[in-house]
Amino acid sequence: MFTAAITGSGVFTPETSISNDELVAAFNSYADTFNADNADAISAGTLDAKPHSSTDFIVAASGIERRYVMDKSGVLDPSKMHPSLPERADDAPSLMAEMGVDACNKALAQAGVDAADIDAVLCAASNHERAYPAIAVEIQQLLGAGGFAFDMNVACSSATFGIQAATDMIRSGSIRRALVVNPEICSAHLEWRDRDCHFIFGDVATAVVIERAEDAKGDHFVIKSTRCATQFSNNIRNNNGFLRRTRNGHMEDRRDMQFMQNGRKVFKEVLPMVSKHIANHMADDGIQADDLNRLWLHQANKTMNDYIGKKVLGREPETGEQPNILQDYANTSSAGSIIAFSKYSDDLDHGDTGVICSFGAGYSVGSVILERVKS
Ligand code: CO8
Repeated sequence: MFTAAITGSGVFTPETSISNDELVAAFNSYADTFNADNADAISAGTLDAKPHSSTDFIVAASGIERRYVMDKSGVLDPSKMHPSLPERADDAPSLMAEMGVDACNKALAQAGVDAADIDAVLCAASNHERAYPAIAVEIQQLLGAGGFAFDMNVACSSATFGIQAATDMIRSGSIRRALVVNPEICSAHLEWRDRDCHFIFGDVATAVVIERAEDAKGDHFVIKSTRCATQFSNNIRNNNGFLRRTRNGHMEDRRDMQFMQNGRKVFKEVLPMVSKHIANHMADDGIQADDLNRLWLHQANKTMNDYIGKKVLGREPETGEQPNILQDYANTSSAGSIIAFSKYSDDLDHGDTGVICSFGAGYSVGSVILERVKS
């Protein structure tokens, strides 16, 4: 058995971001037009008027202040309300691959590893832009990586489940080094015309290099253990798939072809599941709350993270102990906890302990216990 370690991480951040005020202005303009266009049906009581969204609600309910997106103009155009991401020719790099390669190159540079020395690329994301060939194989080729590659999807827990898969391969000796990459184009799966969720998601890509600890060239994080759990729920669902058909030739006629959730139920059901999952994982590894120096949580909702942090630590987390990035990135599905890890881990001292934890659709929960090693 070999010991696995995260030796590098990288984040690709899109160039453009949308503030809550910009988003709400676009939504309200769309709602006003909708209500004017349907004034007769609304006054006859056969159609509900669309109420305005509000920045205050968004910040209070979620903690989100802005989000990065791959295309801002389409999302903010009240006559479109979706990103304009033109389809690319088959011989051009796909958008997910392009974003993923940027994050991978940053992670490889931090690890001091050549792409050619990578044995496996796992593209772990909540949506893949095509059925096949796997985005991971395209990323492998664009990077010049060796070995094999495959795609996997466990929604918001894709990254941690991918880390567990790669870690197990490294431990057993079947591979020496892996890249786990998470390109998340959430903006293309979000119904920007739905007031209940139009503020939730953003775009990003993250990557980590995982290799044998003995091969690490600098400071790194030893992976002490990983744990994954799932429990079926329809409370977060997207029905888009190859057996589905558009109605009347218009995809937009089917609300279920985009992200849907019962947010309140998710909130209530996932919180105890996650708190218990982390507590059990730590207890089985002999880690007390006092031993924990950092919690890098899934980035969906600030209140949710505050609650989990308090449950796990048995007290209010101190500033920096449980860093949130959702105020700037919104929910970036599987990438959220990895952004937090990548941006808020350098300051940890030799021997410090941290937990990455993701949770979301499935339901799914994944936790990774790390120990800082400084050379
Ligand atoms: N502006 C103003 N008012 C609003 C708005 C708005 N934008 N939206 C809703 N309201 C109103 C509602 O109509 C409601 O009014 P009333 O009380 O009169 O009915 C009131 O505000 C309260 O609404 P909610 O009950 O919906 O509000 P909550 O306080 O529950 O907050 C949240 C909503 C923020 C969604 C919250 O429930 C939450 O964060 N839940 C957890 C969500 C979560 O963690 N989800 C994980 C999903 S991510 C995942 O698994 C990955 C999936 C793959 C990603 C795909 C990419 C797209």
